[in-house]
Amino acid sequence: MAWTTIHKQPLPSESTPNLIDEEAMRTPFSWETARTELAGLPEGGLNIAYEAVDRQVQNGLGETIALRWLGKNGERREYSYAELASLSDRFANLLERLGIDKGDRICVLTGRIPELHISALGTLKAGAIFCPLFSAFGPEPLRTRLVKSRARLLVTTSALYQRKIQPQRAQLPDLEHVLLVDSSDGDGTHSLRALLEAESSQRPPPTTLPEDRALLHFTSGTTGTPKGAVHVHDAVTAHRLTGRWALDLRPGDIYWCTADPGWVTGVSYGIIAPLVNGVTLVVDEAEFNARRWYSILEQEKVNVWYTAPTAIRMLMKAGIDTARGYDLSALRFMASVGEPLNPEAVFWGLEALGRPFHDTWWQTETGAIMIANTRSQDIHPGSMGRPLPGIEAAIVRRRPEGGVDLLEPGEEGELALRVGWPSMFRDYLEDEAHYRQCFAADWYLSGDLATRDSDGYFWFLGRIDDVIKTSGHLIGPFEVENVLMEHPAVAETGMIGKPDEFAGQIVKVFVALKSGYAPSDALRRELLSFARTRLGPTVAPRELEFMSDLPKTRSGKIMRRLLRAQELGQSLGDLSTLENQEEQEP
Ligand code: 6R9
Repeated sequence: MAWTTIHKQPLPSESTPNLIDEEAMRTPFSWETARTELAGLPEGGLNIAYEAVDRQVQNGLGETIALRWLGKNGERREYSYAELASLSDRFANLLERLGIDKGDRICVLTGRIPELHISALGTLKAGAIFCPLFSAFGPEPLRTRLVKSRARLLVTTSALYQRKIQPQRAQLPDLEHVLLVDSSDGDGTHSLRALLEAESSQRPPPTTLPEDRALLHFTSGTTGTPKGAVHVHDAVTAHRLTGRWALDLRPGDIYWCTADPGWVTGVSYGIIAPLVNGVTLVVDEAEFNARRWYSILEQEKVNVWYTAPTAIRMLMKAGIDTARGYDLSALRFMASVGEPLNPEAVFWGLEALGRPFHDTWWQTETGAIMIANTRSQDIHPGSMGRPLPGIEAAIVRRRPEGGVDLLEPGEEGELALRVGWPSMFRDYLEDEAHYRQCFAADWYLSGDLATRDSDGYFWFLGRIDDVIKTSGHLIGPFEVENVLMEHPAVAETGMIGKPDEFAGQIVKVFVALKSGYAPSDALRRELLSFARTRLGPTVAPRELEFMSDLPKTRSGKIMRRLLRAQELGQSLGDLSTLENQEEQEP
């Protein structure tokens, strides 16, 4: 099939898109005006959670279902906007009672359960910083993040606590309080439910300002431990508008974001943007299953669905006939994020589900969707779309002496965004140097390689650094390699992303052994299981290959790009050039 443009085709039953004419919106648009559309707080205050729930109650949505939770064992719970408002008030009161101050970090390590949403909203109301931790992380990534965030309080479940936190609690001196969602008071832990019941559900409005810190999301780079990207309350200005424009959300919609709130998409578009837009959020606790997912779309009458290429590829694998067995007529809009969305997937959506998937591009650092195929524009399958109003994107080349050159349509370069949108990260926690490296003049440099065509559509080409995406999760080589280096047999190791039909990429490591150790299947299995126990299934390598020596630069850095080239059977090119390039990387 030739990949052609999919022209915008309004379905008969649907109303006009929220964003009708993007081009016309660009010139009159200003973020200052967008901010005035929020309720705000006295004396110029702003608070994400207040906008997400309390404001909706004031607007008459108090009895509307804000969150519909589908438990993995068939349980169902619903929370109205009024209930979420009062439960999050209780949580904020609890934080204050426990002596949590504004700006303190609160980590949440749970599966997809309503207590996560309540803790997030309550943390934001109290003016503390919400930091989600992915429940499939192993002890090692969790410890790194808890230490780096200096979290004073953790909300988790008893199983996760026992397996992953309790054994290393002595190494977490800042962690004063551990609240368990499913257990009574225990050794060094407290029952969240009991504590919440003792709190008042009344509370004065929050006292945060737009530039107060609100969210902390860890993200990986090539070097060093994960970086903590910090966002402020003003990010809600972007969450609200991008939810309206890129996801076409409107009050009364049933909306399902399949991303886990352990990652940025699950917070920006799994909690904040939908609630601020007054929709009913569907939260599914269970893991992916094609029939379960179609049943949810059908039975919950989902109108807007935000998912990821890996999941779409799994649905494609389950076959078009599986899809056709369900009534998906409520579905108005489908979007995707996190990895390249191949044209096949866009067309498959059209064929199997009756609508195309709309690709969107953004990052932990951008906090909200920047580039999208919106409902009001033609889709160019394979392209990430065009910048939303208020966003200026360009393809640039960094000048060695500082600043950037703007490149022409068709040229390949780094995707950059002109600074100034409200959900832009304000900081990498205690890592000013890495933060500064992300900017040149007034451009934020994304680390993604892309091109723009003459119609203004952006096309993803790859990452500039060695970070990879597996099933939509960003993994940095440092964390993986560091853990393997702790094994007594390992002399050196390098991680790459190996292309995979479903996950996009899988984590593969190359290992050179210390003298006295010989490659064997038993040792390979031992190393893989060693890494898996420490890193957890998402981050751990799926493949391991022994090598006698790993290619290195003159200064001794592993050249992952050569490992990648070898894996893909590509020519190794001019080694001296590669070495030089590697030496220049920040
Ligand atoms: C939201 C999120 C960001 C990186 C980004 C890029 C990749 C995201 C994409 C995409 C191709 C898309 N990425 N969207 N690549 N097409 N539509 O995923 O944040 O986890 O920080 O990852 O993901 O490489 O730089 P994060």
